Amino acid sequence: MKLTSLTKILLWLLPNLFFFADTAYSRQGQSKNKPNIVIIYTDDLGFGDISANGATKISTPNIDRIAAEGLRFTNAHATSATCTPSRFSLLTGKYAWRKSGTGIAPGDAALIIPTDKESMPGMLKRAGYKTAAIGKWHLGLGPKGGPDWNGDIKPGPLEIGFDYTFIMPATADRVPCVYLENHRIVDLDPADPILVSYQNKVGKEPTGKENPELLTMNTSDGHNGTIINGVSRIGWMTGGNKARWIDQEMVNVFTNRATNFIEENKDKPFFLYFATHEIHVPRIPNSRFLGKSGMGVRGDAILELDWSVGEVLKILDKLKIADNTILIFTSDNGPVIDDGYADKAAELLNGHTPSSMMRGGKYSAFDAGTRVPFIVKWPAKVKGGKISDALFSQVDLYSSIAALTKQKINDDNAPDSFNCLNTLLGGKKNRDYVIEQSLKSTLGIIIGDWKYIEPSDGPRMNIGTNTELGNNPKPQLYNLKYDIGEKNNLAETYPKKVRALSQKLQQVKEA
Ligand code: NG6
Ligand code: CA
Repeated sequence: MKLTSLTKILLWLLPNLFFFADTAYSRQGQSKNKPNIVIIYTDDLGFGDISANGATKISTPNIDRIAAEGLRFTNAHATSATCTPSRFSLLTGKYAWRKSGTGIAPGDAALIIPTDKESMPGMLKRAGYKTAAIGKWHLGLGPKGGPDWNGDIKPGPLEIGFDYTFIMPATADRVPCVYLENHRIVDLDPADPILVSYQNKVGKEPTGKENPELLTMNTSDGHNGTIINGVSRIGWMTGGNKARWIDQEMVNVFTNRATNFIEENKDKPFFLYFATHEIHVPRIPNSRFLGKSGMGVRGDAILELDWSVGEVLKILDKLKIADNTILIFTSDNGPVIDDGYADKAAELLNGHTPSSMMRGGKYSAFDAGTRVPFIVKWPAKVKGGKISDALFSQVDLYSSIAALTKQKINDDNAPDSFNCLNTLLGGKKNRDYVIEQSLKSTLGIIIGDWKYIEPSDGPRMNIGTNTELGNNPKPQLYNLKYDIGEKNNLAETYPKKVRALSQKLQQVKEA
């Protein structure tokens, strides 16, 4: 059959039209398979801490805007009820409980993420992304034995695939209280070197233990090492005076770095891992937010976080790249009210419920430990204003993002991460179970409506934080559909269910 000239022209035009469309996209640093990726990873923010999830005593308009323009999950989980293991799992696609030494890291821990495997930033770098980690790190730095704080601090985030980093090494309640830009402490005067110890006091500076009268905030539990900026921290440090952060300024410092990174890379596909300090302790908000929530500093820190999120949204809008940027907003673990500083968070709570209807909180095997806020906004692909009750685990972000960017993952990497891109973008459910890890690694599993927590001899309460840990020497089984507060242990009534869930958990453990 002979083709008419018109058909020939049409046949030529069709594929080339797609080509032209794609290059137009790429010129904006974006293509269908390479949207910009921003993960806003908040710290200790509870499911019920944002008005998008039903909070009425606090208003989070910027976070709510992500929900209004995106997809809000009600059953998405961090892998763990504490920070270091959740971050480890998110970036490596591997359950932290498979690897020893992945619990809450001291501030002088060596890098926990292996450099001989490809973690999420490495995979995205391979995909042609410009990658950055800004904010809290808390995954260790340096070789075995810890980092050389006065020299090149490596290996660290740069060695696992981040092109640029501006981080705090661990948490704001742990020394050293300094920022790191790439391999170096920012503004470190070589004439005033830094010394850090988690074993014993170093230097002559006052500590919370010896000089509580110097504190602006008493410690209710622990945190009685070196006093920095009126607040005593975990661990001891001396030196590095010029390099020390000012807590009240931290939100500005990190947010500026994050928005600058976006601006500088607007023409390339970029991946920004923006791990906020908010709302972890010590809660020392900027004066713009101090006293503004009517709920004490914990509420003020939520407002501060919301502002910071708003700045990210604003710059994406201003640069006209919001449409093809996939923005994921979530938290590393559930909420805690008193986490070791007498900051009146409990007294001033004013009826606010950070755990929403869930039981427990940070550290806990109950659901509030890991069921966290999780919202995805990608205007080009994801319908706004929708809610998903699908199970989702942060461990799946690695494989889902690899699928999105069309990257292969070899067998050595991301062993626990499933491609759940469909779920992530509001399509069909990909995952039928989720594993949760509590403070001392009691594991739980959710399959459908059912949740099983393995027996544990661990303490029932975390005394300092007044959190129910969910440990019980007997197996626990809850039906989350009817009992989201995990009040009625049905293990004795449904032994077959217990067997089915515990066997699945065992199978995953042995995989
Ligand atoms: C605990 C700290 C707590 C917090 C937590 C880590 C005490 C008494 N408590 O050991 O304040 O720092 O570790 O939080 O020291 S996380 O979100 O980084 O996991
Ligand atoms: Ca945390």
